[in-house]
Amino acid sequence: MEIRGVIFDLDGVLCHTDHYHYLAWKALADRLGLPFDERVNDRLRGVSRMDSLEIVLSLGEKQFTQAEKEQMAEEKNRRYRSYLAKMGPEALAPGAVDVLRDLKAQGWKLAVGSSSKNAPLILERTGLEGYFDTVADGSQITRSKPDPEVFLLAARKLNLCPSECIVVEDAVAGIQAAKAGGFFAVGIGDAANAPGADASISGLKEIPILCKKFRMPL
Ligand code: B16
Ligand code: MG
Repeated sequence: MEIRGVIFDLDGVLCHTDHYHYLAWKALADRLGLPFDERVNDRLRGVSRMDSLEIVLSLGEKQFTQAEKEQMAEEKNRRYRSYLAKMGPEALAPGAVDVLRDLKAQGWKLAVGSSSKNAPLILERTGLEGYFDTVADGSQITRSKPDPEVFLLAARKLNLCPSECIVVEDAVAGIQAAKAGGFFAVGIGDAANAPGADASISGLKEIPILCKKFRMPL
């Protein structure tokens, strides 16, 4: 295998915004009288906003029109973005900046592959903007993880084949997406023991060690 690039999922891998997603979905669910909790929130990892809304609404019986759903997604996103606006680098995963700096210095091509349409704001708030050769996010794709579209786009933007890239993911849907696209899938956090993952790590600091096992980068 000739690995030259690393594609990072954003939420749950490089930074932690899960609690903000939770608070924003919880406020909507409370208004609708739906029994939303942290366990349901975990099912939303890597899943697009509209698909997440469908999971939240499936907790109740009531049917809604498309226009009502779009308004609810907008309501959730407005609240979520108000939390992101107050967030800073403290939301980064331990070692994130050091690992990105090391990998960049060693010549690895680096990308973000995220389902989030808020990825640019998250990168700006956490100060990660300058570390990546490219960003593929939820606003550039039509099919969310477990479809491989976002990772295939990231690889294309890096000018690499899937077989030349490692994908680092915290979501089972993300590991499925990476495998469906032909990538080497590394699970972390909730996806550390995901079925199908090619490797599992307990922290970002293990990534440079993992990369060294493969052929030297460009
Ligand atoms: P947004 P990732 C995903 O980001 C989150 O894990 C998931 O919980 C969220 O629903 C999705 O982004 C869409 O986010 O509403 O901001 O567009 O893990 O793929 O970086
Ligand atoms: Mg994630």
